[in-house]
Amino acid sequence: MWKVVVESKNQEQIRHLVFVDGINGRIRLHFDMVETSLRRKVYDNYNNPALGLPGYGPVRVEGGAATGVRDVDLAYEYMGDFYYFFKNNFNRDSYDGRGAELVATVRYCESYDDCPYDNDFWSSTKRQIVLGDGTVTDDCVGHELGHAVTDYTAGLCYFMQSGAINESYSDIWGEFIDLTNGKGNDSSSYRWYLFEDDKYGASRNMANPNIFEQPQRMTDYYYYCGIGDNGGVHINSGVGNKAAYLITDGGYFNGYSVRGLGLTKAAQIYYETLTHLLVSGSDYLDLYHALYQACMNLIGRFGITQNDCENVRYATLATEMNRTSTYCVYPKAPICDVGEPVDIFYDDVEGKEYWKLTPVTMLVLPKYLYSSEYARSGKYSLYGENLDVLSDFAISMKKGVSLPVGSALYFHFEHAYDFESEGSTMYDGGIVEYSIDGGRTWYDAGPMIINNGYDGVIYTGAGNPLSGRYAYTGTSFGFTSSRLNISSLAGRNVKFRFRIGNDEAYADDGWYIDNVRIYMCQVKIVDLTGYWVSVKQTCGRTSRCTIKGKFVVQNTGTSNSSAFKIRFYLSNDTIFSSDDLFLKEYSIKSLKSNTSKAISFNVKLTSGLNAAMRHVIAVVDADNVVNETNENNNLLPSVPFL
Ligand SMILES: [Ca+2]
Ligand SMILES: [Ca+2]
Ligand SMILES: [Ca+2]
Ligand SMILES: [Ca+2]
Ligand SMILES: [Zn+2]
Repeated sequence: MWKVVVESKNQEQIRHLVFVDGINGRIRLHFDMVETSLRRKVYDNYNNPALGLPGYGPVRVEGGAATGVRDVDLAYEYMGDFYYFFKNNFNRDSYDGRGAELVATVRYCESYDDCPYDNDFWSSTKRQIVLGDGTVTDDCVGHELGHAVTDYTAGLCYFMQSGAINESYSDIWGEFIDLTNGKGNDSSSYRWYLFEDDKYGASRNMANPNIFEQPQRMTDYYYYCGIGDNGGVHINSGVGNKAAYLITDGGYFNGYSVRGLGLTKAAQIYYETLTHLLVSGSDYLDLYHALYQACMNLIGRFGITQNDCENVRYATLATEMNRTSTYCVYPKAPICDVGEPVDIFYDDVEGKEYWKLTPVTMLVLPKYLYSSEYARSGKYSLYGENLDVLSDFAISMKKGVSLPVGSALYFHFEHAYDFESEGSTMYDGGIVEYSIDGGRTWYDAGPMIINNGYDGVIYTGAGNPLSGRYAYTGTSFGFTSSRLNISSLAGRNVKFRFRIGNDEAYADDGWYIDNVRIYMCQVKIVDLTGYWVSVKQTCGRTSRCTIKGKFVVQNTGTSNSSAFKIRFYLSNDTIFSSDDLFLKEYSIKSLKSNTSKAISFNVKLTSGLNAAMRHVIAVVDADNVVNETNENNNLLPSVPFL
């Protein structure tokens, strides 16, 4: 008897255990080893605030009979719809991808004065959804469990733009489930409304977010800039929702005509984006790039084509995701003004190896140096806590970095800060400092900041060790980036530190820093040109003439060139003109700095044509695709043929 497991390489849902008779090859026993991991549990607090979470029950578990309590039975049913939407479309087994139990508490009340409760939420600590009386709809259950999916994938921080994208994702999953489960009111007049079946009525519209005072593009009147609602997460989600509507159904908006991809393709693109491309601190500009990239990743699968991806791009352009809101977060700092960056030091903080916490004028240190809550790359960022006690500490580079001489040098980092303030009074804050003597002496790097510098002065009346100094204060409204011109430190071994000063009480969230980079900006110097070695014509008595030539193409610059073409023409004179006769074309993939390459060619002229006294003209970089320091030495005529 042979025991064989039959699996599919690309379809996880196929996995059979087969016992084959070793003598006659007959299959004796056959088990389907894929067990559905759908496990549901519903609790019912019947509007009693004393019951807490998970509350009374479970009143219905997987496979159990209907209870007759509407909210209980709907929660059970819609959690199943959520499960199968993710299982069937993405082969995802529950929100965590590992078959987590789906738990809901219905008719929940938080307190007596807010009962019946008119809200719903996903509790990441209790790992369950919580639903108020009469709010159990398919899009709502999908929305709240969608937050769980986001928690276990991109982990989009529920704050500012990343929070708005988190909210938008929940609306997208909720409505996609609603539109495909064949339940509830799916008439076209309800398409893209959220929570239309709950007792309070619809409260969002993805096709037209303005109906519920949500923005549908970044420069919209309704775009919210403030710290309420975690930075307007339930408001600014409108931008993402509008894009999802356009990608799915298509339409004309803000100058762009989008052809809809349909729900199946759209769902795959959104899932690819969430599971592979976004991180906890991603913003709308990232979503702009990520949705297109996700689509490109999926070309050839689910029927997705390049043209679909162009339409994804139009939807994100129409909603202006590529633009910063006209106010609110500071525009990001550029990397180089001219030239290309060459890294001297780069840390995405994923290795947790280059930094340490150091006391400055006081010994109090925070507990953490890293955060996994809010990062611009991977999982981690540096985290400087805004402590609620008098303190002065820094996140410091362990080792110095030697800066070369001869190029423009920059220090660049992405950061988000939220320090205690009240109105225009800035109680706590952070500064950037540098040392050129291994960390013995530190100087404020403030004067070197050329993009997104300090934005406040620390209040002097509460004992903050940085009292009276310019610093990063208040809120940055999410991640931005800053850049310092550190060219004056060329030739030095330099260390940087992020220093935080806190007064005697109260605190906000603190300072998140990621993708710290020290680099030079180098201008690429490429100059393509060349010279002739020989040209020769041979004409037989009866046959056609043949011309031979040898040309050397050069890159006299200090940087390597990208690909370019050379074309040869036969000309009556040494001036290249449009009536010159095309002879031959050569492609060069790359020409390294200060190198050359010889090209020999051989062309048989048409009958009766003779090249005597004429010239061959070489046209280097014929399509002008290489930026050169000298564009005027690319037309090179040969000596005349004899
Ligand atoms: Ca709906
Ligand atoms: Ca990182
Ligand atoms: Ca050129
Ligand atoms: Ca040139
Ligand atoms: Zn939500």
